[in-house]
Amino acid sequence: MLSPGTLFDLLVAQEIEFFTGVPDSILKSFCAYIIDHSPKGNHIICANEGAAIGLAIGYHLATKKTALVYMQNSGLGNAVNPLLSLADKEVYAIPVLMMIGWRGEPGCKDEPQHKKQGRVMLAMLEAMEIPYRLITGDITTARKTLREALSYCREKSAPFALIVRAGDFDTYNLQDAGKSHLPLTREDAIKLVINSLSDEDIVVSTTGMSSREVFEYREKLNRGHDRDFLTVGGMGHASQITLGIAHQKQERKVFCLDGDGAVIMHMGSMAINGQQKCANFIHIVLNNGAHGSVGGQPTAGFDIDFKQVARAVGYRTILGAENEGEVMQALRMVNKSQGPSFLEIRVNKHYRKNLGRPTVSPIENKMSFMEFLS
Ligand SMILES: Cc1ncc(C[n+]2csc(CCOP(=O)(O)OP(=O)(O)O)c2C)c(N)n1
Repeated sequence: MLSPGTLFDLLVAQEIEFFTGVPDSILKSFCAYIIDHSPKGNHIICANEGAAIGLAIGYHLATKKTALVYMQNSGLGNAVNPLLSLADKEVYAIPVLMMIGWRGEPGCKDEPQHKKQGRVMLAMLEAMEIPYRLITGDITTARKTLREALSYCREKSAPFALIVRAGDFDTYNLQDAGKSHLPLTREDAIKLVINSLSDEDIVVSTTGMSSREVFEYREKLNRGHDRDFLTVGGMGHASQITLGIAHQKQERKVFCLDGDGAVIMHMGSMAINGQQKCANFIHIVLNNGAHGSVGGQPTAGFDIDFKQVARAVGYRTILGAENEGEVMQALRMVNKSQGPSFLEIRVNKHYRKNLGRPTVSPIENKMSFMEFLS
């Protein structure tokens, strides 16, 4: 196994000093190490993986140096456009060292949303003509791999991908566990929202633990899962799925249970939610200021004012809550008011270690959900 600190030192020794990306569970320890050890300004957690490629391009233009961009392989899709139409040798020829966590590696157990992406990841890189190498094992091999990767990036002035497999890194825990004064956990907030729903209300929940918590709570209530669409992949797109439903089912209330990291990932969608003036559209952001599902790395969630953004883009009802009483009151308001509605619930980062995973397949989820909608 590779120590995150050793890899970080190897990178710095080879003049990789700027880090950006979107966190991933496989890269969790490495991300935590960068957060704790890179000097201020040398590490930016980006909105999405494409944006991270953009930052790496800007960094290179300004310094002539190569940045490291880390991501889960789900994020490769977000990165494809700036990689092919900007960084590519046939366009601006920008060196970028990518580090990609390989979820869904063939032969390894993983969730349904990771299987296809895991199977086609290397073929995607090949199609994009981006060379790659697994970075594993002992420090001597890692040093050699890194040297080869960087000489490719620098000589060809082009992107190169280092692939990290599950379990490749030793554990390193984020120093600032983000203990928060906020009384509610994300799961508490989800329970309060679900308890307030009427039987006809529709839920679309975001990628990561939120959907798992929704699933488990419905299980506990013995209510079935047909009211919920779990956005297990496609991080950042839950609100547009919600809008697509809300437009067609105007007599039903449609709730999006979103995450701060997910909203920020594709924040432009908020503009469309506001513009569309769908009276039955309710956007609830469970803001824990972190990518809670993949290691708790900070987002811009607590540094920005989501409510002001919602106001500026035209949501009609805008509310915030932090404790049970406020959440209950806000939900009563939401039920009485005209949408598009926005409710930010600020929560702490705590989560249950024994949280399960959906036992219903995505196709089963889709079939029962569509039945419920009709
Ligand atoms: C495109 C893409 N990039 C990265 C991931 C990995 N990922 C899964 S959940 C998650 C964190 C989501 O953060 P947030 O929306 O704030 O919700 P929280 O986990 O904090 O509840 C990340 C980064 C992903 N699934 N898809």
